[in-house]
Amino acid sequence: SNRRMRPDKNTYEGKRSVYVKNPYLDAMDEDILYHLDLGTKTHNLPAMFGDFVCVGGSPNRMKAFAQFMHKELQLEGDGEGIEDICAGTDRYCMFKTGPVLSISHGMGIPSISIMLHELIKLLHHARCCDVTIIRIGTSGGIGIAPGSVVITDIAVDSFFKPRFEQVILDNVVTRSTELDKELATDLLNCSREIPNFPTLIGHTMCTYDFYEGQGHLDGALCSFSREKKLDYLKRAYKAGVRNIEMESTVFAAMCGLCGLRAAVVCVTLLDRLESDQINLSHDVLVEYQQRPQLLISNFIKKQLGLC
Ligand code: R2B
Ligand code: URA
Repeated sequence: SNRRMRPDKNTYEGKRSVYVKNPYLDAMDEDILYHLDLGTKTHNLPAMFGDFVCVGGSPNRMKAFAQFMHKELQLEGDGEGIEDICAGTDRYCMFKTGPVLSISHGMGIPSISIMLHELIKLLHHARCCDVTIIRIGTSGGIGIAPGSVVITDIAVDSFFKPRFEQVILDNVVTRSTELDKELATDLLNCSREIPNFPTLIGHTMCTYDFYEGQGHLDGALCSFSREKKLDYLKRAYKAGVRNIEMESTVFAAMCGLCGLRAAVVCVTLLDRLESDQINLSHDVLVEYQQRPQLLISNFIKKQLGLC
């Protein structure tokens, strides 16, 4: 399928631009993207155009992904010396290989949300169109084999509701967490071509905390029983949740509002109905973490007509 052929509601001649919804931005003479150490006066942002944007928590993993893409796209050089575009800050890192931008977002909703505000402005200032953005990450599975890859159809909160509650001043604004269904299906189809690659589409639950918020019995604080934990996770499973992570709701909400075609692809490191501690060997952990990268690389190559 060719994503450029898709008719789209909010397009100009088939092109879907990146929206910012802030009346103050136009009036600004310069926009400093503080946490990325980039700015409209200091950098030629349109030259940083990217069709595909991949985000993930860890800086090293996002660098490894950029190097992997460099190899897969058969770009010149070995990709080892790839430069961090955000080298002036150690909050986030950003790499560009061909049409692919690879950016780290740290852990949790506040961290990814700050990065997304600045990334979306960057894409807007760069006049990018038809952007596909994919979060590749890790997660805890519910009732599925560790190593399975979950493509999110809808991100839900801790109450299994498809919503993200943004506190704005002292108001709570509820935003939709829907992701691009066609993109999710395309990714699932793509996964079927990779041998021994267990992949499924399911709901992803996004929490504000790794330990108490996800029913872990192994945090510094734990005030609930094993039975309560299992009861909660089983109710999540019944509601369609197949994995738990910490960024998908705000990612879906912000990308949806700003006109980005978005997907969330996370590997599960354990089955939370079985355990809480991640005790995989280093090699297995590395291999699991490469699974979303492999899927996205195959997907991008397909989109570019390279395979
Ligand atoms: C998945 O893994 C991280 C916590 O270990 C968090 O960023 C997430 O969403
Ligand atoms: N990431 C999470 O958020 N939860 C897990 O259980 C594993 C990885």
